Amino acid sequence: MLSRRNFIGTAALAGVSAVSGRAQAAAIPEAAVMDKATTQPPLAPTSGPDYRPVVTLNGWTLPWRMNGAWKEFHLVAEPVVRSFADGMTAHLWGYNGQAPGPTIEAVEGDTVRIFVTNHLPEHTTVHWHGLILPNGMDGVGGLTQPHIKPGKTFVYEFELRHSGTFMYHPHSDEMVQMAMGMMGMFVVHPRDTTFRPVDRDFVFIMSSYLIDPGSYLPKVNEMTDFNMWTWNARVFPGIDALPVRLGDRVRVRIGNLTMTNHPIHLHGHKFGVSCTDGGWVPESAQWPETTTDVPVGAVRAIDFTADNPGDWAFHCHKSHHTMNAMGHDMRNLIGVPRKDIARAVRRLAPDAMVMGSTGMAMGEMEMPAPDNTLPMMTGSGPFGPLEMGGMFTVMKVRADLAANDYRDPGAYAHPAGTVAYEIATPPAAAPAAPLPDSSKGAAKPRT
Ligand SMILES: [Cu+2]
Repeated sequence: MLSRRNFIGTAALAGVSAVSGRAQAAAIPEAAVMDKATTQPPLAPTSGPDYRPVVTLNGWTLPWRMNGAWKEFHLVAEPVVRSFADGMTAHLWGYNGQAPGPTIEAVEGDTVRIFVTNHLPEHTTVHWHGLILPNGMDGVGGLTQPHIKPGKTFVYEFELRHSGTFMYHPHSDEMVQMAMGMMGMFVVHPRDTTFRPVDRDFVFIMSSYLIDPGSYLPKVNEMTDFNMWTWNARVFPGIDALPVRLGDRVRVRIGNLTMTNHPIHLHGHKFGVSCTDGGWVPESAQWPETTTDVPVGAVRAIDFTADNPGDWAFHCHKSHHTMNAMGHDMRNLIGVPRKDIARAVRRLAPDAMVMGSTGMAMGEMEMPAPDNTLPMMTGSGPFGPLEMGGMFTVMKVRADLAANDYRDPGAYAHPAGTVAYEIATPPAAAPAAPLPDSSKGAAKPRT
């Protein structure tokens, strides 16, 4: 049995060790591979201390094996094909068959040994974001270890000193490798199972891509103007719902490795931020919120009681982040007489369709698009089109869900008399917008 003192001593001396291809290589655990982009069932602990496993939204947890006192994992960095939603796949780099990589899950006090095999065409490393570990295990290529060359396997060994929610990603050609999708979440459960237990514990990581319609590869040097804002490399309507039982204590852990902040908003409930990548937030320091901003390179976990049944929108509050592939160079044509502009456009492009003079809602109609992209505004619900995309899904709070049942319960059946309704009014003409360049264009009183 390895004592903590011995462990830290060995780790400090050895740093990161390359597998030599002889005795050690034979001991590398099999690398599990995932071929689906749907939410996989939680992976319950089979040994060691008990905990409630997390559910990775449109993802999975990496299986491990015990080897003496070590919990052993095997990550394989490799090119992958990831489905963003039906109708669009992206050629990314990730781990074990998917991007993002699988969630790594363990318990405070565990000693973990993580094998990292590089099947990319260039070198890589893995940095364990937020974990407090010996410097030589921190995964910063060139600074704390040599880069892992293509075809090589490195081993990271450290003790999980603190529970919480962390991330992993390369610290090696970082701009390219993160823009290609290389990242994952690392959840460390408290050893004390009475510490802030929850009934449902979800986790996902946010990433963004610029993939031109009809193409498959992200433009890795883009800094601001992304067109795919994803949760676990999925966009609405490809993001699974979060089914929750009425009365459950719920936690959602959210990591952000995009290039901007995301104000994440939950309808119908209030929550507190219980955890960041720096650890647990004391209850005395939490305040009620319905939106929490998740900064770049950070984690926020929200805890709340699901006490309000229904289908509750759960989304980033930047409205451009709940859109799919959109052009940003469109003019605002609201109020411009449609006939005039249609005539002008038709002279230049006979097949073009003029849109936007009354807003951009298109109802059931969607624009034809090239192969391998997704409509800007899409999805439908029981009352019609949702006109959403990107970082949007639904938290489904139901009284009749069983514990540990994560199947989508379908649309909410609203009790009679609880849905907003139309009343009969005298017909009114559509409002005419003033034309800024017309002397007689001042708004007239409505008749
Ligand atoms: Cu956002």
